[in-house]
Amino acid sequence: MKTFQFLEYQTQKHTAVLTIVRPKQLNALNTITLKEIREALLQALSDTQIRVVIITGSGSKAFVAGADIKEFAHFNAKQGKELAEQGQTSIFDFIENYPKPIIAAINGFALGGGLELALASTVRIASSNAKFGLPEVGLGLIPGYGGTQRLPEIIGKGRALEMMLTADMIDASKALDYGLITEVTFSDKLLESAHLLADRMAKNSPSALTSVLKAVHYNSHRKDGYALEKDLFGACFDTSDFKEGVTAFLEGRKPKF
Ligand code: DAK
Repeated sequence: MKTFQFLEYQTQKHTAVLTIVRPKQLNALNTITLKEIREALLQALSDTQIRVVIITGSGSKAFVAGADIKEFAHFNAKQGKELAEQGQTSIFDFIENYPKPIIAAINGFALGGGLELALASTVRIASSNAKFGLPEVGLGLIPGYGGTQRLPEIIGKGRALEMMLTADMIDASKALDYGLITEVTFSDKLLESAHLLADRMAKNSPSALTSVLKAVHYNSHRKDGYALEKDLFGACFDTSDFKEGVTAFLEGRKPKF
């Protein structure tokens, strides 16, 4: 079994658990972690014992606090678009179209690319201390990993637009009310709940599960929307707002737009 730098891969009966382990950065997604998520999912795909995958973050403070801001701080428009393209296709679309169900077990902050990771997953459950948001516009960016498309699909346009345009976070009870998550549990019971949900899926026919996923996702691909998101996302990197937003974060102050 392969070992990873920023990921733990464990199996229990029919379930593989992928834990993102960058606690000092609140499990922020850097390029290596994204690559490792894909590799771990390929490993779970080739293992015929595995019927369901759980993705979670290490510790109780964060699922994933977004893409790693320090890593993309110096990107230009071309790099931004290229990376959005690669990331959307090889990670986020791959997760959405994965032939086995993926449960995002959200412990703490699920922000930006972290929320987008959860949105691409099949279902989402969360601990009562979880917080959800797409803070990109506060950095002079827009969601670049499918968030502009998947969030409205899951919670409706009005609520999604409010979240994206204010960059405000919502808590677990509001997320449950919005249908963004399907269950809220105590923090120390989250993984147990995720396993119970996984077992309820895993007892069924694996090939039928794959067919349900295929049928449900067949019509949910508005490719033009995703392509436009990539273009607009890339263009953000050449703006002075992006430089101000990211510099302000790195200097620990509020941005002035
Ligand atoms: N990236 C890197 N480091 C992060 C981080 C992030 N997203 N979030 C937190 N950290 C780091 C902090 O810098 C801090 O590090 P040290 O200063 O200790 O070295 C450590 O984690 C603990 O964070 P805080 O001290 O800030 O903890 P607090 O409890 O005070 O606040 C917080 C927690 C989650 C509210 C806060 O950390 C926060 O606002 N974090 C940033 C949230 C955010 O804006 N996330 C990014 C959203 S934008 C791309 C595609 C998509 C994207 C990017 C590129 N390409 C295709 C190129 C997506 C972008 C996003 O996700």
